[in-house]
Amino acid sequence: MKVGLVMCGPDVAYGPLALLSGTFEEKATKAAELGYDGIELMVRDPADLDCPAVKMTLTKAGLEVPQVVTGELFGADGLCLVTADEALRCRAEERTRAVIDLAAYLGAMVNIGRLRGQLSLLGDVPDAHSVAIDRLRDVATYAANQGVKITLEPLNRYESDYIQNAADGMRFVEDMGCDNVGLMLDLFHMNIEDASIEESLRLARTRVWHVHVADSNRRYPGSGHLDFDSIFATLDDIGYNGYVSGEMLPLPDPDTAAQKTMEFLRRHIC
Ligand code: LER
Ligand code: MN
Repeated sequence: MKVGLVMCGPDVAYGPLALLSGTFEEKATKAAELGYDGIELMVRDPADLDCPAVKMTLTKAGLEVPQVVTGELFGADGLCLVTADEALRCRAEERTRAVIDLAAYLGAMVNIGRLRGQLSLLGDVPDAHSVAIDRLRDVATYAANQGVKITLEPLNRYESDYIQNAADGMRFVEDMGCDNVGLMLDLFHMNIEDASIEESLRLARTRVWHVHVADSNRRYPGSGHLDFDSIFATLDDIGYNGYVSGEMLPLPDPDTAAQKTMEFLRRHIC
């Protein structure tokens, strides 16, 4: 397993769940010095980025980019893919394609969480589930042509009205029928929605491509009541060798949270 954290790109002023402080270059240096293998790059609009400079900064720091995260496309700009608003959907698809292009350039996956929108936003359609499948398949097909993998993130009921747990995610991925689509499982959401985190990890073992780490209170691991011994034993058991990546409230401050996360994960990962 490798260790990562969510870090804002230069185009994101503030990420509510991102870690580290300073300029983009300072954050990259801190991540490398703390021993992180890679960073998840949180972006808002690749058109505002000097992509070669971003790549150079991360390469110089020796950091991989396992994934580009899209939460701020929704968080900052309200973009979403599953909605009855056609103009909004077009803007969301266009921006998502730009993020996929960036991910192809960086050799990263693209995560889709809140960007996917809500079934309820489709209004009174006969089969909202099928509409959602088609919308996400369009994006996944574009990504496949760029050699990019998509990770769908189950989100708890307060953030999404579909794909709320690992079992939902596995069904949805199967219904999409795209080889380049897998799951990112986030322990914070799983603690709310999945009856057993360990059983869900086993259920999703063929499609878990990324894991978000935070404790039950969404602070750094070790500050809540999740049973990390059991969670990491299960990840070992299912042969998971992807990233475990810190995404959490930046408390008590974004640098301490990153440092405590690394200290904790070092004790749990060989
Ligand atoms: C994003 O990875 C996530 O977990 C969401 O809950 C953000 O709101
Ligand atoms: Mn997450």
